[in-house]
Amino acid sequence: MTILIPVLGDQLSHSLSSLNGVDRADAVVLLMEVVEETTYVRHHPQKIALILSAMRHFAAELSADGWRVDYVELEAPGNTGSFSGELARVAARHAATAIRVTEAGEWRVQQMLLGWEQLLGLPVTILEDTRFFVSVAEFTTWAKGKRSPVMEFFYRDQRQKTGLLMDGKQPAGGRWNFDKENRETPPRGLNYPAPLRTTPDEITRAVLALVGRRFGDHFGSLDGFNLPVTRAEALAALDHFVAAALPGYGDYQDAMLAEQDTLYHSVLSPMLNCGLLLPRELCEAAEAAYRRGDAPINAVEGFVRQVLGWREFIRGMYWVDMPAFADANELGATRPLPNFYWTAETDMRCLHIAVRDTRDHAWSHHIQRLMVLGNFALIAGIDPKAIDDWFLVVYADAYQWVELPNVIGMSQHADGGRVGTKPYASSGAYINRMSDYCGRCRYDVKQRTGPDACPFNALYWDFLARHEERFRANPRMRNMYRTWDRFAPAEQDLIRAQAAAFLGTLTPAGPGWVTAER
Ligand code: DLZ
Ligand code: SF4
Repeated sequence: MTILIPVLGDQLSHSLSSLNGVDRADAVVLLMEVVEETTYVRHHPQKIALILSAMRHFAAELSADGWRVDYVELEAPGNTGSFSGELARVAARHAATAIRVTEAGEWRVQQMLLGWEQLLGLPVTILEDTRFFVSVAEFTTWAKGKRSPVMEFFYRDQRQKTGLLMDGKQPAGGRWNFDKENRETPPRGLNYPAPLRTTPDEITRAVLALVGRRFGDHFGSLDGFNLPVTRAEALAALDHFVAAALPGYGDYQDAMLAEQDTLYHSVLSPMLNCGLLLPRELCEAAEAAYRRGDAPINAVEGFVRQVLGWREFIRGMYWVDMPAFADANELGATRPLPNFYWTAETDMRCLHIAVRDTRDHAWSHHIQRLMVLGNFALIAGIDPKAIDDWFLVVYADAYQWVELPNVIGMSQHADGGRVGTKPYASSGAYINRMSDYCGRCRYDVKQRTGPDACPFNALYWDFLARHEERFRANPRMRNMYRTWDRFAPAEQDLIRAQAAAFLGTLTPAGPGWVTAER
């Protein structure tokens, strides 16, 4: 009897359900570097390097731990280039009698898993991914019949269910949500904790050379790759975050500074989403800091809400609404993605900086993603599929299950408001309030029209005017329409003409950025 256990590139956790309760003498663990996964979209080179290096390190750890491991390198002779192809080859090599696998994170890959029994003629056991707090089945039951499932209620249920940040039946600190305290603009001269630096070992250096050679023409820089690639390095990064950054994480969570891209953010999502860290241990580490008095409740609650609330909610919505979710376009947006999303060449300083940071680190923080990059695409009417592809390509933490609902749902409102009850549209005023970007921008954030007017302003009003029928009755948008109504008709016409003229200047992205064929 030989049970073959394929472990996918975002399943790099020793506690993975497929590895639990198996007699090691009967098992072969399989890790596969396959070109289909490296190029189904042309991922940022740092994302590929993280996954391949973490896979190689994980395989070595499993071997040291007594597992029999079969590891297929990308350039191994005969590599068929796909999960299914490699599974078939390796199953034959080991005369496997059964397959055991943890469910895939992505719908696309789960469809492959579901076809394996027929493909191989072997029994395939697909296990629940127990690293998440909430199973797909549990979430589906919770969401059933709700037109707009509300994250906040889901999150409170989860706090109660898990006991995280609870004092008996009461939320720690006396409130469920401290979000209002998390919108400070940082004072000048604040000292931000530098992220922990890691030194690439021999395995990572080999991966970096491979990725540079094979994928160096993808969007993004490989220089300065500095992501943890082992469990030990990821845990050190977690400790560093809790000690150095978590105490300030709450207050300045939504702030953006031109020369300070990480601020007090954890930058743990790339390691969390490939399995080097577990969501439960992140929440427990943050709560322990609060209980010790080392971090304030607004920081810890905000962090736990992201991991226990938002992340789980998003994953649930993905499985409930796929595959139709991927094609949603309720606002009928069709404009192609502007080229500057790939080149950073734009006079809009906020967008230049957000693309620059993304290109250099395969990471930018949530307000850059939501209120600069996403907001612009929303108000400019960019095709949601195009901006969705962009987000999937460029971030080291992006897997479709987490990226798509955040982009199609939360950011682009293309799901008609299932994920978020109002569109995250804003003018330049919000960006100006939360950042130091506007002062040195070529545009004037205070102007709505004219050659120097900040493009976000006219686009924002034009977006509201374009979708008036849909949004005017939304209670969360009443004030915005009240302001719009106060503009004289001639001013409204000028604003809309300004938006149209600006949109006419955008250069669409050339082919080849997302997939080689395009
Ligand atoms: C993202 C990615 C990349 C770039 N390469 C691989 C790979 O070579 N082998 C692998 O097992 N996984 C890779 N991944 C992550 C997978 O795309 C991810 O595990 C699935 O999409 C989740 O369903
Ligand atoms: Fe961005 Fe407008 Fe501010 Fe320039 S002025 S940085 S375009 S918000």
